[in-house]
Amino acid sequence: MTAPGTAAGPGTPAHDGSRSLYTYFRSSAAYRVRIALGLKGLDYEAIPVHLLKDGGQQLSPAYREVNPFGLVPAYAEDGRTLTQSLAIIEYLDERYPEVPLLPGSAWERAQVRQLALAVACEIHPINNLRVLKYLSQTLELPETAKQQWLHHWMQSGLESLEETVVRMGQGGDFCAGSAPTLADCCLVPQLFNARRFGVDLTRCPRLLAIDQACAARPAFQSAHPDAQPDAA
Ligand SMILES: N[C@@H](CCC(=O)N[C@@H](CS)C(=O)NCC(=O)O)C(=O)O
Repeated sequence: MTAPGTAAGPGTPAHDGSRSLYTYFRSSAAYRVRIALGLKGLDYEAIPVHLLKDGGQQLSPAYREVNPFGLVPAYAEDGRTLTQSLAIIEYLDERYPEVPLLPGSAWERAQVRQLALAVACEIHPINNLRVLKYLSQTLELPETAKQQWLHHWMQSGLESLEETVVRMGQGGDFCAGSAPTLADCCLVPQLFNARRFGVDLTRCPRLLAIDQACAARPAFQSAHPDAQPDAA
């Protein structure tokens, strides 16, 4: 299966069959990598891993051979495998530097990484599927308590992120200026998640404006969960 909307364009390396992404349409971590691949015009084979079917295909012994953590995404290239979306995106940025996802100066790169890490380390992990499953199945928290947990951590995290972006004070349509970066690759999937769970985003106007600017770009459109071949 070849991912939609990532056909090679002018100046783009042709798909040589060597890039594969283990992905699930609604995985926000896989969504980050799909955006990065799209921004760089890199075609890839999408290998679907259904997080709910068969008790979670990510937990199967076969998939744990790919990623011992039992999480998507995993990225394979030339017979080697990488996990962790941010490590994958930074690898892609170094290996295929034509459309940079990190800015020029050390300070600016650190600013972009602080936003990406805020999503990947502070907001996303505590609301991940396995955490929510543990709350409901092991701790037997009622659905309302689970929802309260999710809304609390996602909303407070996104509001702090909004404040961080505003304080950075950079103009342009995106998190850090006039071109999408690693930070936008992380923000957009997290906002998709927040909307999916009905989180109140009214105190995040700057993030919502950035999301709108991203939505106009083909790379973000083709990476969207609804555009994935494995979308239910
Ligand atoms: N820090 C990891 C997070 C990966 C992750 O949590 N993936 C989720 C989907 S967004 C997953 O596979 N969840 C399966 C589960 O919780 O069982 C990354 O950035 O790649």
